[in-house]
Amino acid sequence: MTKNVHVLSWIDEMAAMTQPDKIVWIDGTEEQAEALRAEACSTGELTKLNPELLPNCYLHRTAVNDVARVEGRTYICTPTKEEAGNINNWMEPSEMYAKLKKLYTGSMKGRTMYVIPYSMGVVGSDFAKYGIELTDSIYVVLNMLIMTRVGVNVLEALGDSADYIKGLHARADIDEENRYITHFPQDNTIMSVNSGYGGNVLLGKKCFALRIASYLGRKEGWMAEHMLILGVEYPNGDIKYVTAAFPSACGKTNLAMLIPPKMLADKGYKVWCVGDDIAWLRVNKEDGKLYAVNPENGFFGVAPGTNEKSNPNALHTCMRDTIFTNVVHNTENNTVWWEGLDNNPPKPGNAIDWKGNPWDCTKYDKKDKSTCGAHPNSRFTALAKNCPCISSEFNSLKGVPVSAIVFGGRRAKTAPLVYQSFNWQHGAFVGSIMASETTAAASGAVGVVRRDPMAMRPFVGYNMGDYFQHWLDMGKNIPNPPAIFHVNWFRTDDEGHFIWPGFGDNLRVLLWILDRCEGKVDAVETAIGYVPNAEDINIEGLSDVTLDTIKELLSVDTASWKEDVENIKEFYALIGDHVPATMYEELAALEKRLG
Ligand code: GTP
Ligand code: SPV
Ligand code: MN
Repeated sequence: MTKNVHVLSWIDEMAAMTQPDKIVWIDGTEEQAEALRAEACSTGELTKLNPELLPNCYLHRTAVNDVARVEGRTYICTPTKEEAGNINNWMEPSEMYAKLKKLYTGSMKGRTMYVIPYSMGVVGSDFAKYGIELTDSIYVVLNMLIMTRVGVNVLEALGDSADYIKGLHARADIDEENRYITHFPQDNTIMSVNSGYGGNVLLGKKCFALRIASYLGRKEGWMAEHMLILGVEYPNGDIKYVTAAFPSACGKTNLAMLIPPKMLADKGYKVWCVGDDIAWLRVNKEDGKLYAVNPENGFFGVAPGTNEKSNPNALHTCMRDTIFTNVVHNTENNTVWWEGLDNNPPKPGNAIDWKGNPWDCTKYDKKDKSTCGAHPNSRFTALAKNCPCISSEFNSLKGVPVSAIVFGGRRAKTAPLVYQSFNWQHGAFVGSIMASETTAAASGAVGVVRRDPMAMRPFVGYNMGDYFQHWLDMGKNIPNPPAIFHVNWFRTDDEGHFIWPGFGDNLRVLLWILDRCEGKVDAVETAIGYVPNAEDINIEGLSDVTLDTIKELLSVDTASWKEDVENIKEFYALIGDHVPATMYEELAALEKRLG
């Protein structure tokens, strides 16, 4: 499919090492994809679901030990440890290559190596970057066909150039002890072995579009961020764009596809989804604004909790052409189910859980994750074009102009519903001190507060301190920068219930944010930033939320912020001496304002 010597010689080298029985090039045609689906069904790798109810949908179960990203086994391999920084795992490249070589050698014997030429971003656009993933997993091929733009046209666009990201993935033995997700930013190379799950193996996503791309972005003057992109359409037809960075499983897909509450929908407000996970941002030379594209082509969304009320758009998106991973199989009608879909789980006898065992829904106990039918990090892989609210700018070559950048996380107490930073520099600081309770999206304990700067802690491909500096530098290069905000949908009352209704009602907060961007509304200056006057958050039509509730949600508790400052100091110390002096100045200023 190509005469590119850089590509061909690399594939030869990888094939000599992994020793597949055959090599198949993925051309992006439906015929080839269909043949692969059929093959995967014949081996049990996929199960074809009910074609009437879920056309072109499939179910896949991963190994029980392989259900989430593995941050502990994810490495940035730069020549020096300092380049990777203290937040990343690091290994010297030649040492890691040697270790990997042992694991890859002969790993594809008796198997097929698939060659996937793919683009992150619209092929041929200024934003686009190309990659080739070699994998021995049909599941990976079929997911990549949804998540990225795959095909011959990528090779045509690449031409004779060596400017592409090399990705090698081998399932090997799915051995946890020898699982490695490794990045060699200086070599444009990603190598993944012994996993078959999501972000560990769909190398275009977190590995390329965040870790490698963040490294390239710093070098080339742009940004790769863990952000959704959405457009808010006003009744007069104007559309304003917002990007938002929340840690994994903290609400990006939900916010990106939100349905306005009735009262706002009736007035003509609409929300359009440009992206739900990753944004690439560049300064536009013509108007000096920051523009965003979503480099992906589909959604790898969290299934549990997705339902007709919380996120109908996501639900409709995954009703066709979708791969479900680690959800419940309803064998009565050959469909799928997950916790929080509806109140009708398949009956015992008709239900197979994510591990492939019979599942008894009557034994389900909310507090005991081991009784779940679907894994808490079970996912759907669905095409963006099937999303009812996909933006008309989804395939835009120049991206969308960003009015506001929003940071957010799960904080039971400290962070208020929303506040605005004083300026870009302070906004970058606000991003750098983000924290959130951990979720099931990564292996490890769930519900522990950890600092997660810009929601990028697991995804920065270089030193976190330098990444902060890159944020500060970008601000100086954007003549008309977006305003920067922080939100928290997850404040709880003394019984642990969420106070804010969230989901569609989050639009009420977005409208305040956009009003601030336009200078249409005042705010209260506090120690942490500008907080709304409670009256300015529209609560019309909300039965459980009063003005007092909003006041409670917006309150800034000085004592818990002072505690947070101590924790931030520890975290900055952990990042080490690359933390810019400017960030320490901002921290000192915050401490002073807190009194
Ligand atoms: P990744 O794909 O891992 O990057 O996750 P994400 O940020 O896209 O998270 P997603 O939108 O899938 O949400 C994850 C979980 O958060 C789901 O269980 C949702 O039900 C829950 N959630 C999302 N938005 C809200 C909200 O506004 N309020 C509350 N209480 N929960 C929410
Ligand atoms: C995340 O964990 O932030 C995800 C899922 O979006 S994964 O692709 O597995 O990283
Ligand atoms: Mn994500």
